[in-house]
Amino acid sequence: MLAASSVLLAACMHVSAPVTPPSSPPPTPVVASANSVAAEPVTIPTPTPMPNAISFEAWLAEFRTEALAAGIRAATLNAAFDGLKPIPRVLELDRQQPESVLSFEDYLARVVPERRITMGREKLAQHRALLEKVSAQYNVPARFIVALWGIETDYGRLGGNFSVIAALATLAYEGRRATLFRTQLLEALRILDSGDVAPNDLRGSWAGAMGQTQFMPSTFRNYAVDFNGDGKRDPWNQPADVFASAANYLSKIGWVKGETWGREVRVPDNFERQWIGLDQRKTLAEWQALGVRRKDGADLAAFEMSASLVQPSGPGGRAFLVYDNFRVLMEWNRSTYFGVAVGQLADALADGEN
Ligand SMILES: [Ca+2]
Repeated sequence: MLAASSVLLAACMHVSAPVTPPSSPPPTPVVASANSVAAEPVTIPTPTPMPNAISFEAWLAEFRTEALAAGIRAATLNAAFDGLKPIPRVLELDRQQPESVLSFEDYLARVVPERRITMGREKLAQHRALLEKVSAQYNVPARFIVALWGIETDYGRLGGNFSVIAALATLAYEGRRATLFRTQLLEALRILDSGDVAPNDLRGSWAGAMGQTQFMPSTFRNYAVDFNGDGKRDPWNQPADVFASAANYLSKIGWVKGETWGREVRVPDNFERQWIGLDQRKTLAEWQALGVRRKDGADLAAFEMSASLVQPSGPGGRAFLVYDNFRVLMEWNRSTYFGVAVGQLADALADGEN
């Protein structure tokens, strides 16, 4: 989802990390949800919206020609564009300036509240058989699938109810990132062309992130899966498709079987800043030699594993040693806040079972 990083905006949509997903639009000063369009926790000047010089109808006619040339069936376009109008609320959300940016601790408190942990354990138990099947096929632990599901849409509750075609057309017509949304609109039309879903059921966030996994249309096209075998990829309604689509996405972008995301650690006083950041990779033994310890003070494991040290709140804040799977989570949504939140929720869900 494309979301807004402002507390305000976040409050109306589901709260997500200040991030930018791969499949999605570039960073904007907004908190989006995973794999949606989001932004880093910094304020970036918002480009002034460029009012489109032509009417929406004229723009749509032009776009229709392009879509036809790109191979979308005329019948699909007729159905998708029937009665199509821009959505003023979508533009409002797109143009909203963030009033404040969440701190890491505020973000964590908002995204991984106790209630979400409790509910995640219930969901894990409720869908255990299915999650184990999906987990075995894609080599991604169930607790990470459930954590992403919980953070993206509060376990399916907040998938968004905007018409994806209308929202994307609005943003492609006159949004701040028209080119990006034009591409996503074409991808959304290809999804309709594939017959997975009817135009009226293609629902999502104001920025076009869809279903319980909040995939942007391009992510859906590349990674959504029909796991229950009914012939439709349906991450809006079918838990099998929701879980398998998330797991397939993680797997395809490099999830390492048998490894976790990372762990919270302590660093010595006066720890050198040059070691902090995802561009610094060292083995656990090297981190141990630099004085890094587990949160409880114990030695790091003696694995030959490569890790980086991140401090989402900046130097002096909480520190996390993160592994390759953390980078995979950041492919989903380009934010260290998001990656740590998913890891923390997944760990809480493991509750001793790992
Ligand atoms: Ca299905």
